[in-house]
Amino acid sequence: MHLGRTTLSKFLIQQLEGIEGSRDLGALLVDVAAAVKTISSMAAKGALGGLLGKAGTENVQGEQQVKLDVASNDVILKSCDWGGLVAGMASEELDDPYPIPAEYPRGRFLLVFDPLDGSSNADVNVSVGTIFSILRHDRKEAPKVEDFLQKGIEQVAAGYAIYGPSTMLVVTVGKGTHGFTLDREVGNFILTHPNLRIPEDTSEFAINTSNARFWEVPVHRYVTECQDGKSGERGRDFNMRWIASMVAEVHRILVRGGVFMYPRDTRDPEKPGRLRLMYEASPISFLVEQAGGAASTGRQRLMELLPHQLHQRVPVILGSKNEVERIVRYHWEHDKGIDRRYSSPLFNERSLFRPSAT
Ligand code: AFP
Repeated sequence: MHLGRTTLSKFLIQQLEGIEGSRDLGALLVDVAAAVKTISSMAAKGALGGLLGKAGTENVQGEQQVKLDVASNDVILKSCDWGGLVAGMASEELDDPYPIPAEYPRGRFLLVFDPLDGSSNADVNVSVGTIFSILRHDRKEAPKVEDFLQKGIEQVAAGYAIYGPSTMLVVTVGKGTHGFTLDREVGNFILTHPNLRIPEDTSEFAINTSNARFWEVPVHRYVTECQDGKSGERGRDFNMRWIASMVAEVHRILVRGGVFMYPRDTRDPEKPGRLRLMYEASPISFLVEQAGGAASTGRQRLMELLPHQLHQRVPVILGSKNEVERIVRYHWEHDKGIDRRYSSPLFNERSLFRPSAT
């Protein structure tokens, strides 16, 4: 691969050789990349583009949509619905799957996406992203919701775009995880980060510590050990990051290692986590595993979870393999009741330490 010269299209032709349906899969990835270029251009306009601020609507998650959420969603639908490559699409911003308009042919893939990840960052000029997952649909009939509910291991491709100082597209078709940088002058995605590999060890963790009172004991145990640094169990200091955009956290982890946690919390049993399985956790897990990392709920490999509904939320712990395995071990020890030191009244489910009696 010639760094700085290989375009996304040329790379896909080489990568997809021998993969069933590769011509259409490659064409679909190029359509997604075209949508990403448009979203990049909209995001880069900032306040000049008239797309900042709230849209005045809510999505199925009951979350306030920002204008860029809605605009990005429309861009992806319109870029991918006409080409006869997809049988249907599903989005964080749509309650139900998007049916392909009758005037267009249906294809053999399902496209599932979060059009704008980290939306709350858009108004404050901090990185946002797009996450997508591609599944197969081998039946002629239009897909039903059930057809989307496939395990992460069924994905044929996945990727994200990060709209940061540069716009990058990071993709996998099951042959490693590769990063492309948008050359705005020419409008090409150029291969700049082939074969991204996540270091197996790290001293950097990402978690929203304002939720600490809702964490389970194993997460408290892990974060406390990181905070104790050199003088504690781990014998070394750790660093913390939190950008409130999963794409930005994951990109940092793919480039220099780290662990990202949005764990199950005890706030709402109906919501075992914040992140959505189909269009956040599954595609990101595919990219992370292809880069030598690990991705777990804390108790199960995320790629093996069978979704039971389109917008299902899951706990997410992913990144440097050895750290994820440590956190999973802490969950196992807790569930077996053998982490006594941490299951004392001091470490209860609601807070790290009981407030003092006085
Ligand atoms: P949105 O895509 O709805 O903005 O949510 C982003 C996100 O799902 C994920 O990208 C971040 O890691 C996480 O939410 C941030 O959540 P907090 O705002 O609770 O920190």
